[in-house]
Amino acid sequence: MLKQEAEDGQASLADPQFRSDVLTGLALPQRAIPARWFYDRRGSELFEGITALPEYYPTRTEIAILRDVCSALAARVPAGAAVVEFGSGSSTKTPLLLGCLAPAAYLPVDISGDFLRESAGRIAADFPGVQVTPIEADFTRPLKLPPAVADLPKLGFFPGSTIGNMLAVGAVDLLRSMRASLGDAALLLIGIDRIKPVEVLIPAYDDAQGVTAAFNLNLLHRINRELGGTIPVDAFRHRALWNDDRARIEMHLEASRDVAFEVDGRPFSIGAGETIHTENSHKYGPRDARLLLRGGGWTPVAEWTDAEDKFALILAEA
Ligand code: AVI
Repeated sequence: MLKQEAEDGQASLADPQFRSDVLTGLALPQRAIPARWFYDRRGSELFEGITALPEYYPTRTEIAILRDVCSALAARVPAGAAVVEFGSGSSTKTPLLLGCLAPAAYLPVDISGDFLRESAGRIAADFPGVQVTPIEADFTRPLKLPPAVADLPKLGFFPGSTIGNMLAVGAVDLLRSMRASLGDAALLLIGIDRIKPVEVLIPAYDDAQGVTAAFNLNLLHRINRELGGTIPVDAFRHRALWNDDRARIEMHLEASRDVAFEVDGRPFSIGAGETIHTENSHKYGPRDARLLLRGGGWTPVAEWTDAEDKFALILAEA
């Protein structure tokens, strides 16, 4: 794995894809940097902080749904399955799912090797009857599952509405790639956030304690640290807005004054009021979500939500 955080502040060890995404994105008319670059160690810690915020309803709502539907889910998933979790991160929802299903195998897939090994080790210790095989990989690409699980029924697990961070075209490609990785008889359990009033959505992405703001601004610190950037971070403000036409929350970093800086030796200038678009979080109505799954080659077979219909867990078959 590439070492992504240069301790001496030099840009030499940066991920080339990060460099190219940032240099390209800062030159666009609407500046934009892909949200995947939020997640260095600090960004991952800040995201964990977000999931515990009173305003950020998705994580606790999804956990509550999972707890409620445990036996209904177990009735639909074949015994002795292999659970493949895409983008497992710190695997916080996994113990709940494994406790429900008692699968034969658990395969967490994540690009961040350290995080992956730590959480896989914890799961293996807590579930001695489950064969745990971490896979260090980009879950957006097709995977080759180990031969040991070839004959087991497969359940893909993609919680957290991470699918919402992709444009529809990317989401459909990802669902197709998951289907190809898991095989023809597989099931997929996916968490998808619902469209809801702006009064609920905006605070979820612009919380009172400023944790989401710190998460967004951390991207600029990361650019300065890893790509030799000179961005004056204090000149940028976190902005979260609802784009109704596209049914998504957008996060931006807005310049509060004219700024000029360098990244990797290249000059950039941003005028007061201009923004860098850093994240989309698409929300889906019930029919939209089912259509998305069908577009990705999956047939929804069961759907569970909370009492206020804030969030949905959908089980689909290949
Ligand atoms: C990871 N993802 C599903 C989160 C979301 O809600 O879109 C990322 C996030 N961004 C700001 N808050 C949370």
